[in-house]
Amino acid sequence: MATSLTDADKRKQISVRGVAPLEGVDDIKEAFNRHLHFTLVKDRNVATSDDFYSALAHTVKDNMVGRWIRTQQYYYEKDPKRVYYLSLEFYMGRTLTNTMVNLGIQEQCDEAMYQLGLNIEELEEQEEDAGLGNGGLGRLAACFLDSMATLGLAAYGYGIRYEYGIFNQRIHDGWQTEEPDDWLRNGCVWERARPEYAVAVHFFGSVQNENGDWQKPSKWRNTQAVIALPYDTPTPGYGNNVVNTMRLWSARATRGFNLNLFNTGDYIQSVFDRNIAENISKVLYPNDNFFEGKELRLKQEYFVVCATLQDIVRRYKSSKFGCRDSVRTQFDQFHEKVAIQLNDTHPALAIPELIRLLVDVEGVAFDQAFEITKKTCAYTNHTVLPEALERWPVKMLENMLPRHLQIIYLINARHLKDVAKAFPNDSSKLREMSLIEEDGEKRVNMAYLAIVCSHAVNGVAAIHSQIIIDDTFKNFYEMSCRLGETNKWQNKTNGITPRRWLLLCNPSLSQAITDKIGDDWHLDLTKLRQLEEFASDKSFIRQIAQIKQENKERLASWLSQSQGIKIDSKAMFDIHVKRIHEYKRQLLNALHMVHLYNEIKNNPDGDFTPRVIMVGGKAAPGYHTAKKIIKLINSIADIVNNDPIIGDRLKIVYINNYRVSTAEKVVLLFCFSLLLFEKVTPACDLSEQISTAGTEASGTGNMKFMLNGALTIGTLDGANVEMSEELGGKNIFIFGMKVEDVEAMDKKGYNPQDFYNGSPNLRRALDQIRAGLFSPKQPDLFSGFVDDLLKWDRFKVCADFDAYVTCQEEVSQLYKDEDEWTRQCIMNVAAAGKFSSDRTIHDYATEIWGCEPSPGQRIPGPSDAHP
Ligand code: T68
Repeated sequence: MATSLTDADKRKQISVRGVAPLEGVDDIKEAFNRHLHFTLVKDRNVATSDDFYSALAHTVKDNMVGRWIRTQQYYYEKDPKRVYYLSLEFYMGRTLTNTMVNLGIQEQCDEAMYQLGLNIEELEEQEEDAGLGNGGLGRLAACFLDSMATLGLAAYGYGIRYEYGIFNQRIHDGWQTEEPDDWLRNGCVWERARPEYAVAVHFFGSVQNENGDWQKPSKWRNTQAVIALPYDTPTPGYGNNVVNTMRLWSARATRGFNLNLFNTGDYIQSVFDRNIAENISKVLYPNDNFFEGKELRLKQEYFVVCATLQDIVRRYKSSKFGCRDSVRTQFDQFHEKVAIQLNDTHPALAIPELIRLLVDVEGVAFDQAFEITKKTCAYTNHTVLPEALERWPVKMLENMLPRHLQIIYLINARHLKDVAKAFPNDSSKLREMSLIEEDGEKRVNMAYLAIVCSHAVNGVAAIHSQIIIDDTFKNFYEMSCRLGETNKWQNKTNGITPRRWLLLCNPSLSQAITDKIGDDWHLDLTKLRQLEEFASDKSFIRQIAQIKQENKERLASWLSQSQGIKIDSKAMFDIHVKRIHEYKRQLLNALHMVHLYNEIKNNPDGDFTPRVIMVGGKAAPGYHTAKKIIKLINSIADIVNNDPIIGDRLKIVYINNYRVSTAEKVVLLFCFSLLLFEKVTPACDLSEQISTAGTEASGTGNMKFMLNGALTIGTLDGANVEMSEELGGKNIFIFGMKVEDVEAMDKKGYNPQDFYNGSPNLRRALDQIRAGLFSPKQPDLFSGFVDDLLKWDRFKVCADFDAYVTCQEEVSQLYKDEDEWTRQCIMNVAAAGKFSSDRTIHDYATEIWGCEPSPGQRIPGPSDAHP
C-alpha cells in the first residue's frame, strides 16, 4: 500500500522552485499567445495595440514573479535588516522596457515580437506613464528603488497609489491648462492588490490619557476609520535575480462607513459618502517645491505613514528573528532590523506614529520609544526654499491627529531641555528652535521635528548639505556639535540609475561605450573614466558625433510627425526641461532667446551658430507667475519662429506630447512627462542648469544630460558644483554668481534696476517684452511682469544676465569646432560615474542604514535548486 501523504506534504508540490524560466524566444511567443487568449480574451483579429502591449507585459511579468517570490523567501530565511523608503511620490514612468533590461530578456522579447509580426517599440509606446511624482524628488525615489534592488538590499518603497498622477499639460494659445491623468484607465499590469494585508487608519476623535499623563499608554477613541489597501509592484534589480517590492496604499471606505446615515434610512447617501474616505488617495498634489497646507494633503501624509508602520511592525514581529521571541514586545533591537528613510518631511508623521505605536499599543515607555524611533529614522532634506518647508497648523493637527499632537508636544519638551543644555544662558534659542512656532498662527515645523527625531539628516549635494548646516538649520547643527552627536549631519549627493538613463534611453551610445571598455560600467559607472583615453581618438569622436546626430534626427522627426514642427537637426539642441519655477530661471533663458533674436536681426549676415532652444516643463496649476513664464516663452517663439530673417538660425520649440490633428490646429499642445525626458535626453547638445546659486538642492536632470554626452551651461549650484569638480573645472560652461556673491549682494541690497541701467542688452530685451513686441495682440500682457521683475527679482535674473550671455557666446564658438565639442562631450560621459544612484545608495546603506550592499551578487532564481 502506498503511504498516504498528509495535506501538508502534498502541498510541497506547490512551489515556484524548479519552475523553468520563460527566457527563450519560443517560450516568450507561447506565453504571449496564451496571455492574449486567456488573460485578455482576444484573438489576433480583434486585438488592439493595447492588448498586444498587455500580453507582452504579462509575459515579461511572468518572467519576474518567480524571482519576486524567491527574493521574499530569501529575505525571510536570511532575515537581513530591512530598509523602508517612505515617500509621497514615486515617479516610475514606464515599466515594460526597464523590466526587460533588468531581467536581461530585451533581445529575446524583441525577436519574439518580430517573429509575430509586431513592432516592440510600438507596443512599448502603449504603456501609460506612472506619473506618481512631481519632479526630481519623486524620480529620485524611483531611481533609488532600482539601485536598492541592484545592490541586493532588502528594501521596500512605501507610498500612495494615486488614482490620478501628475496632470497632463496642454497649451491653449500659449497658456498652460491641466487635464487629469487617468493612468489606471486600462488597468495596470504590474501591480497586484493584497487585500489580505489591508489595515485601518484612524482620524479625528479624542484622546483619553491615563491620569492625564500624556506619556502613559493612551486611548484614541471615536475616530473615523479608513481602510488602506496595499498594491504591490515588483522592482527588479539588474541581473541579480533580486526583485523587491514597492507597496502603494489605496484608500477604501470601511464596511460601516457612515452607518449612521444607513440606519436613518439614507442608504443611497451612505454609499455616495464613501467617496469622502476614498478621496484620500485620489490625486497627487501637483506642487514642486511648495507647501500647500491643505487638510486633504495632511490626511494623505498620515494615511501612508500609518498604514506603512503597521506593515513594518507586523513584518518585524513575524520575521524569523521576531518569532524566536515568545513575547513580541521586544523593541529595543528594532533599529537593528529596521531602517526608515524619510523622503523629505512629507512622511515625517512616521515619527510620532512610531512612538504612538510603541507607547500606546506595545507598552514601551515614552523615553525608550523616543530613542528607538530616533535610531530607526533618518531624514533627507530636498530644499531650502522657505515656502517649501512644511509647517502644519497646530489647530489642524489637534483636530485630525490629537494623540500625535500630544506626542509632538512631549518631543518638544524633551528637545527644549536639550536646547537649554546645549545653549545655557541663551533663552532666544528656545524660541528659535521650538518645534512649535508661536508667531502668528501656531504651527509645527516638520523639518525641526524630523531633525530632532532622526539619527541622520542629509542634504542631496555637497553644496546643499553645507547650506543646511551653515544657514537653514544652523542652530540644530550647532546643537548636535555641542551635544556630541557625531555623524548626524551628512551629505548624500543624488544619483540616477544608469540602467534607465543610459542603457534604456540611449542604446546606441551604450553599445559604443561597451565596444570600447566592456560592460562593467552597468554596475560600476566609475568605469566610464576609461573613456578619457579615447576622447581624442578621431574615429571614436566621429562615432560619438554620429550617434548624437542620429539621436537628434530621431527627436526632430518625432517633433515633426507629432507636432508639425520642422527643425534643422544640424543646429545645436539647447535644452531646458524641468519644472517651471522662478528659481530655476527659465526667464533667464527667455531673455537670452530675445537677445539672440535681436543679434540676428541687427546683423542678418553675421555668422551665427544655429540653435534650436527647447523648453519643457509643467507649472503648478496655482502658480501664476510660472504660468506666465510659459506664456512668455510661447509668445517669443511665435515671433521668432515666424520671422523670415531669422530662418533656421534660431528656433524655439515647445516640447509637447500630443498628436495635433489637422482639425485641432488652433490648439497648441505642450506636454511634458517622464517619457518625454527619456526622448530628449540622448539628443541634447547643451543642457541648461541655470538656477540662482544656493537654490537648487541638487538637480538630477543635469546628471542625465551629462551621462548622455551633453555639455552643461550652468551656475555653481546643486550638483553642478560636483559635476564641474569631476570634470576638473574643464569641459563645462560655468557662469554667474556663486552662493557667496548672492549673499554679499543681498547684504548690500540688490537693485535689479542697476543691472537694467548697466546692460544695454538686458534693457533692450526687457523693453521689448514690456512694450508688447512679443504680444502684439495684447501689448501690455507682460508689462506688469517686467515691472515686477525690475522691482524685486527675487532670483537675480538681471544680475546674472550679462554673464549668461557672454558664456552662451563661448558655447556658440565651441560648437563650430565639431571635433573639439565632441571630445568634450566624451569627457563629460567619462566624468559622470559619480552620479550613479548605485553610488548614492551604497553610501546611504553603509553610512546611514547600517547594512552591507552586495553589488553583482546573484541570489537563487526560480530555476535554481534549493540551496
Ligand atoms: C527636488 N525637490 C529638488 N520637490 O528641487 C532638486 N516639493 O534640487 C533635487 O534634485 C530633487 O528634489 C531630488 O533630491 C522636489 O522635487 C518636490 O517635488 C516637492 C513635492 C511636494 C512638495 C514639495
